[in-house]
Amino acid sequence: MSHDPIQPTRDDRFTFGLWTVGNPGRDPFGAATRAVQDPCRIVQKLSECGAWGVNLHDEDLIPFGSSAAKRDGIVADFKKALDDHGMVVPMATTNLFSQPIFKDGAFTANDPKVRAFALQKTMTAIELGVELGASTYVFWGGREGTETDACRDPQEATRRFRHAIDYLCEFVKDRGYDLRFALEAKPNEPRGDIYLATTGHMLAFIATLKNEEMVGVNPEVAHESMAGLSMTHNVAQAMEAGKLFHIDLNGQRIGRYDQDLRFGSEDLKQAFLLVRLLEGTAGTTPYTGPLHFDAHAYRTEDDAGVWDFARGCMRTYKLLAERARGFDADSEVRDIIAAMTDAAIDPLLGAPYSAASAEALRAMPIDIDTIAKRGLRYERLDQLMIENLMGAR
Ligand code: GCO
Ligand code: MN
Ligand code: MN
Repeated sequence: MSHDPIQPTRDDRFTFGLWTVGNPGRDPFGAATRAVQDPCRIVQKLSECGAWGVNLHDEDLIPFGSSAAKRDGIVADFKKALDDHGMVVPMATTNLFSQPIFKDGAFTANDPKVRAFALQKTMTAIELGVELGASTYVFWGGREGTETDACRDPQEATRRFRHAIDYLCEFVKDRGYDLRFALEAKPNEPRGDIYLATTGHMLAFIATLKNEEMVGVNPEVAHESMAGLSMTHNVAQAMEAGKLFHIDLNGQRIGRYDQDLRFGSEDLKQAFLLVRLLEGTAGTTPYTGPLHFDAHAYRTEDDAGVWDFARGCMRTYKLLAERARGFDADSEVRDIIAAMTDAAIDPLLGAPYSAASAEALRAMPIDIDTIAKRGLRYERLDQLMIENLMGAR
């Protein structure tokens, strides 16, 4: 068999959620179009496709309300499937949205009994995640929001959410678990408005936590796009802050409901720029955590289509990484970017403030008319990117 350079391997660190490839195609307007799959089969199929790991909500594996004995049996079978197929569980999370009790939110709900139940459920789910080997725990506050803001002071919602995350950080420390939290923002859906709507909001919130160093972000392409924002900019800010603990990759068109499409199937240029950033092909520090696809196959697909979808996410990522390496090695691209450096001024700007350096900076002659007239060649740069993407270079 000939070598396929974009065949995914374990080294690529690709992961899928049980809920992603396991999505049976149910939507608000129609019933499932595919059978619900057994989690152990998902592990086997993902392994065959070349994925490295599988992530889960508590309820993706253990049906809500299961007895302790049933739970232990399911976990034992699942661990065996992971071993048999060489798969890991890098991330786990809590389903705080499906059960009707969470209709007014979980950690931010007005009823203290709901908030207490959300903490109980999360502590139990953290134990499950740790037992399966997870080192990242995601918090997606899908129901932490409102339709009518008359129901609570939004400032109080922030305080309640902070209390929950502070509390759970202490729980993890108390147990001595090696676990970090990653907060996932979404602007709306299923609630009319969700608190802490974007990755930027999450970063600001994290700075107010007691155990700030334990908590980072899990940005999602679809969610930042729904807010009309640049995923690449938001991921870059998280990376620069040392806070990109996890990432949800998928495809989305701006202005739509949360589509969770195959990675790279929409806005290929943005997907390319995101992969370029994550891989650090422009010379920046790469992201080395799990590459998680939080997406699902079109509702039109049968079982075979689900695995076409999974392979597609990974193949597109690898193709884009290859394209990004080519782009950043292209001498014309490098020349356009390098034209912006200035051997005399760069050291001055790189130095911290001092009275002497400020004096030198202020004395620097800067020919503003010439600079303002100079074309920056970004049209050419962008076209080079497009031609690279289309395989013309
Ligand atoms: C969504 C979210 C979820 C979360 C998942 C893990 O819009 O439904 O993206 O898929 O990522 O619940 O926390
Ligand atoms: Mn989503
Ligand atoms: Mn997600």
